[in-house]
Amino acid sequence: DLPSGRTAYRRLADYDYEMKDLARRHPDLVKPVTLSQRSLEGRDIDGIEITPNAANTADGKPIFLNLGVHHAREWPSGESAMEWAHDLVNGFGRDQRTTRLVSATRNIVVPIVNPDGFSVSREATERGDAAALDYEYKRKNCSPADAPTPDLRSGLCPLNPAGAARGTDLNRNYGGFWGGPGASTSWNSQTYRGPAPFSEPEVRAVREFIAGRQVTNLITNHTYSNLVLRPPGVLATGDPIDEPLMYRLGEEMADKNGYDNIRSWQLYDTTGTTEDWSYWVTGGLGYTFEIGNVEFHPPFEVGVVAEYLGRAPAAGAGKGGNREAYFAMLES
Ligand code: 0X9
Ligand code: ZN
Repeated sequence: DLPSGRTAYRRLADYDYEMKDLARRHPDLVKPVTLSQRSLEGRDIDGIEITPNAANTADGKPIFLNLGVHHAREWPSGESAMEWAHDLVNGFGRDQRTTRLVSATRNIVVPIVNPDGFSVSREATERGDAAALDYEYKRKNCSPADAPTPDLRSGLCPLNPAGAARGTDLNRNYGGFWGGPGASTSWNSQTYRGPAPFSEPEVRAVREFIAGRQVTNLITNHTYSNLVLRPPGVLATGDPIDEPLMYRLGEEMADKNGYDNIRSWQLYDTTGTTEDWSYWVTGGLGYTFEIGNVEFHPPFEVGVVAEYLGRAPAAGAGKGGNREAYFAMLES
């Protein structure tokens, strides 16, 4: 079973409650953190930090930052990050490997980078009206930027007629190679890059957090395609100096989750993505996991349980799944 014991997809309130509850039950080991910027609609972007004496953020330990749900409909990406947090908390003081790794590093989990989009997508399934399917598969945030008419700029995302079309793709809005290929300039494109790099508060929140901390390792979770992706996002960039290292670590992780370990551009060109900013600016190792191979949020057992624990053949059956892939990152 999953470390949390959950059997169904969380709603935004479930994430909020669980993170608070973990911190309350383990006050020394788990520290809540709220990023510096709220989402466009004013929601907090929350996470937890896990290490003994977690409140001492100046302890100098290397940080593994585990991110989920840049893209609203990619629900397993938040589940996977949240299960990782439970895994570490459950194993600390019980399992030798977990205790050692949790003590030597600082694990930070921010399961929902895009709370506005996620709430539109996840809540659509609870409503079930005519527009529900459109909203359920929303990808972007709720930014009104560049929407052509006042009508499309006003109102909350769920109530807006262009609810699914509007927004900026948060995984095209980072400063890394922004303005290059693999991102759109059209406000209603699913890969709209936004009017300027870091125009979106959710992306600024991640930037400011990483800029202020020692993030040596980062995984940004997405769905789907069974991939472990590493920079660069465009061929023309050429291989970075750390390519041999990033390849090897990618192989170690892919050995656990059974995914394909490739450079991002080998999937398709992208610019303005999370780790194509963070790696080139900070030098911290960054990867995208594309979890699963069915759809953006398949049934929970398929999209979360099997992928996290490695029960599907392609998801590293017998090798441990994404749980063990994260451990491989932590052991690097
Ligand atoms: O297009 C994306 O943002 C990612 N795929 S998804 O289906 N989750 O939308 C892939 C991004 C790959 N590129 C980099 N990570 N650089
Ligand atoms: Zn995605």
